Amino acid sequence: ANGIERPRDYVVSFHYNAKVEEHHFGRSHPMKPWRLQLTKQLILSYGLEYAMDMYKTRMATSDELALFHDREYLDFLAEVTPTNLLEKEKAAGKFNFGGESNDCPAFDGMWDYARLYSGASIHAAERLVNGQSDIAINWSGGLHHAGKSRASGFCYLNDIVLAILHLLKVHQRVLYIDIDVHHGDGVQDAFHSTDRVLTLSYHKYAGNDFFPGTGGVDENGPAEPDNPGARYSLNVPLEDGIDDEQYEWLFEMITGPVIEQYNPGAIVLQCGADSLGGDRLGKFNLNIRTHGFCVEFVKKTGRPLLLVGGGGYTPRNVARAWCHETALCVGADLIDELPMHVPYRQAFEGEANGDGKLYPSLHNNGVNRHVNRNNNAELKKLVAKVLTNLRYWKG
Ligand code: ZL4
Ligand code: CA
Ligand code: ZN
Repeated sequence: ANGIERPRDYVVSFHYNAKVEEHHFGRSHPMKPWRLQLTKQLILSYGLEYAMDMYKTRMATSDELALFHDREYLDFLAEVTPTNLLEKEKAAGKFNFGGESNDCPAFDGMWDYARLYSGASIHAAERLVNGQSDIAINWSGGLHHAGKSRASGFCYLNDIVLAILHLLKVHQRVLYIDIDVHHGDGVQDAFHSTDRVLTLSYHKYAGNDFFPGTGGVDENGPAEPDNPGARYSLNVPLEDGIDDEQYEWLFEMITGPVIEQYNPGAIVLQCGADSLGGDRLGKFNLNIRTHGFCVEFVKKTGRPLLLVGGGGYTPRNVARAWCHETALCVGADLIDELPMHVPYRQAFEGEANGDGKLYPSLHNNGVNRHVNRNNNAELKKLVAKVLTNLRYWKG
């Protein structure tokens, strides 16, 4: 050692293919893959690539995808285009495509886009399985709503389920944690009948008034007597406007005992950045350091960790959060003033955009702030209710 380099406490790998950035869901669609370009540029501007193993990932193959998805659905994804969608009306309906909502449009390059983000999560999981990485990161993944034969909520392929299937080859138990503002329904459904995957989602819940409408506190896996997966789905439904202090308290109070008692061999953390204050679709008031608190908390348990992205609809803040969380993984402290040479630095400048800082207050001086409808007494009861499930776990 020359005194400059120091041994890394964790081997961190970054899995990415920049082609994913070039895709467009269509005019004014909230999901903007170019937020990943902004994220990557912040990460490079702080020099974090020197503290990680950087991998350029390939597209997932159909055989890899068929480990979870239906062949018929995959064939449809491969064939559908904006022009032939109408001819495929029947299949489109069956696979929850296009339609009124336009949540999951058949855009040009969609099949490549979905295979790219899935390939990155699969590759990241393989690195963890082989013991080559302690923490593997794929910010282009985290598309938690996709089903076996169903697109949903901007998600076409479920890269998280595919990654967990790889982790299950060597780990008896995998814990999935989801801090996206939406419920992680696709991952929960995929593993509802096994106790080898525990799913834990924190989200806004308002029944049919907030997508996807599932994730009530009593939704803990089908309660059939012979279902080993019963009690292995945990949900933390929240009201609008939750603040930093409440969220950190809640996350620690629930995730702590869950990790201790479930004792997973590996953890997957979906870091959807739409739980931040000022998000275009989200309803919470979290700041970047609180979002990162969840990453740090899980990292400290020392288990193999897969970090994936997810939602996040105010691109400059998505980039800030995921850059900060990349730094937490490698153990770097970043200065608050963004480097002068960040490309598109204007996107981060000005009072409304965070004043050229990495950690601006996302409360926006009260302007875009959601009224906090969570009270501490209710949150206490919620914690008790969620933790009741742990008493039914065997072993
Ligand atoms: C849009 O402006 O709540 C899609 C979606 C497209 C472009 C123009 C089309 C106009 C907001 C959302 C039609 C818009 C109709 N365009 C939107 C019940 C809904 C039906 C669709 O973060 N309308 C459906 C999905 C959610 C619904 C959230 C979160 C993903 C994740 C992981 C998925 N769907 C009501 C909304 C627009 C659009 C503007 C939109 N869709 C906002 N919320 C939804 O968890 C990545
Ligand atoms: Ca969630
Ligand atoms: Zn979301």
